Amino acid sequence: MKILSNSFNQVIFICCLLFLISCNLKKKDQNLVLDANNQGQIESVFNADSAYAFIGQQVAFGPRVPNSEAHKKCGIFLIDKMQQFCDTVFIQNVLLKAYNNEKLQAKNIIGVFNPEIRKRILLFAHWDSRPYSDQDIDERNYNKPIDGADDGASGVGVLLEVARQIKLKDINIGIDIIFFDAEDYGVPNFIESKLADTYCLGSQYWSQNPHVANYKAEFGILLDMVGSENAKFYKELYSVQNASNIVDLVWNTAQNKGFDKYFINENIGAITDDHLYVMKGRNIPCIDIISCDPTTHHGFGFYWHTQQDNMNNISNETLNAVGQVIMEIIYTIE
Ligand code: AHN
Ligand code: ZN
Repeated sequence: MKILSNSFNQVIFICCLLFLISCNLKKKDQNLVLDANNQGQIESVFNADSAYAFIGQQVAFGPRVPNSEAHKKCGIFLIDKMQQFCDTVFIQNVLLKAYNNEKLQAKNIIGVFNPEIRKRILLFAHWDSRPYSDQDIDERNYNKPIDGADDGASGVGVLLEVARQIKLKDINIGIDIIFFDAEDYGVPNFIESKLADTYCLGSQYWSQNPHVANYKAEFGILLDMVGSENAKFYKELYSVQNASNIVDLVWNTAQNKGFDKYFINENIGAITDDHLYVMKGRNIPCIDIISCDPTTHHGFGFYWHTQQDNMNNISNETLNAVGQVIMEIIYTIE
């Protein structure tokens, strides 16, 4: 009798254990949660692990320098992902002339949600990586391309995850996500040059040749270097001058969500970046969320344009902060 009740207990125990394991597996598998206030409605959330994985996948191709094999392969990967998530995808294939007259086979990749809606928000990042490590402490590295885990892949990783989430939960405004190419092919630091506008070639092209005629959005948000550990986002001058309401919206949203350790309520100087060309060319107010470090001589992170801009420097917590802020804004904007 004792033996029987013992083994009966064991069976019950094992059943409970299996049940608990299956519950846990389910939970892990799901990045959807039910919204208690909105019974039955599925609330999408930002999954930083997913964004992290998207960054890792880009970096694994090798440096995405225009005209390289890694660039070609990563382009195919990004187009495939965007086609999975977005309603429509546009590809701009274009030869762009670099500062050294090299012809770059560039691709701007544009994913569209709700193309019929007039009220639109533009989200963008660059997907190429810099052919030079011209800020490296070791000058033998100057001509080596960077991984660009933060400088390039991080913004794209966050926006791929945003796209994946929009696919899971309908949004009631238009969203356009652009991955610009050839942002980081600008004149290297070790070359004397008076040339201007050598960076941001993909966004310069798109701003003059948008994927739809007379393209317009309410505002734009650029994500540039949004994944590093201990990232600090300051209010960049062009953004403050041209889109102060969007700067306030983003920094206030971050503060309300407890991310004020990342979104610092202080101004910094102007940064020439893709948002500037989108503003100039299309007259769309834009902001740049870009991590800066006032303690370095160039003002960006210690790893900027060096061999150290790699996956070791990417933080889930930073990605989570940026992703949550973007999701909150695009789902609540009136
Ligand atoms: C310049 O270096 C001129 N502007 C910063 C834009 C940039 C480069 N963002 C990432 N890499
Ligand atoms: Zn760069």
